[in-house]
Amino acid sequence: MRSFRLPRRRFLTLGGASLGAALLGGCDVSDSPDVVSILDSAEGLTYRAQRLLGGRHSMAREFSAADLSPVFKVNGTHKPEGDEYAALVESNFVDWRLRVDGLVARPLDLSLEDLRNLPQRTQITRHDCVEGWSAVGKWQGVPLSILLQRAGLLPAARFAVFHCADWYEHALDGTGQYYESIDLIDAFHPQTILAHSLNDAPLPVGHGAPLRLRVERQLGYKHAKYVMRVELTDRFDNIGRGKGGFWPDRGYEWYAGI
Ligand SMILES: Nc1nc2c(c(=O)[nH]1)N[C@H]1C(S)=C(S)[C@@H](COP(=O)(O)O)O[C@H]1N2
Ligand SMILES: [Mo]
Repeated sequence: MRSFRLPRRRFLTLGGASLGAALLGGCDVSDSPDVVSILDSAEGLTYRAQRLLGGRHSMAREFSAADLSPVFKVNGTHKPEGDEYAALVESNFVDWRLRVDGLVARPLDLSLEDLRNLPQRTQITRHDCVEGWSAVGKWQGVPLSILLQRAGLLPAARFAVFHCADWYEHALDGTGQYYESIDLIDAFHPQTILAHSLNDAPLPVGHGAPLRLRVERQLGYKHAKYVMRVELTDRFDNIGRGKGGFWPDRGYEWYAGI
């Protein structure tokens, strides 16, 4: 299994932008001047040192075309409600823009074409849903690391939050909007991509058109579909019900490692 693990001691002193730059460059990070601990979080430490230093940096298994599932189940939202999303589908997403903002130096506003013109990654991986089904699909998209590098993380950034176009009506407290969040370790993982294609075709509506997250070391519900905005933050207790994601807000683990 391939790995991009960093030496233990260096890793503990890394954080924020320096972590990203280091992983991207694959370079020696020991002289990084920008030292922000990612371990001194007030937030419970579900990803405490053990996990950080363990398998979080290894690659998820990749498969071959022969392994592709004949049918890839659509789960959760099949199509976001509302006129706004309907209009986007109608115009084939030409007016859709992905916003990357929050704790970044240069907010981005990217069309689907912009995203297709950036460096791409293709991966055949297995999606595992907590409900007990799996499917192998071929995903193509832009590594999240590329977008974060272009936007330039501010040192305070600790999480990437994915805001989605769909919401669940029955959440009467107004927290029904789907969202998810990951830390910067997963954000800069080489297999973390914002995918616009599934099995060599544009992402179908059911699977999250025009753009969905693939975060291959975690369970299905982390893979936000219908991503409209990526917000860099230092906290998520002020979003939704405060647990970092639609399903985490409803009792599932925030860190859903597999
Ligand atoms: N925006 C959004 N993203 C979502 C969901 C959802 O309902 N809305 N469901 C999640 C769950 S539980 C799973 S298993 C996968 C399903 O992805 P698929 O429909 O492409 O199989 O999307 C995840 N991402
Ligand atoms: Mo799921």
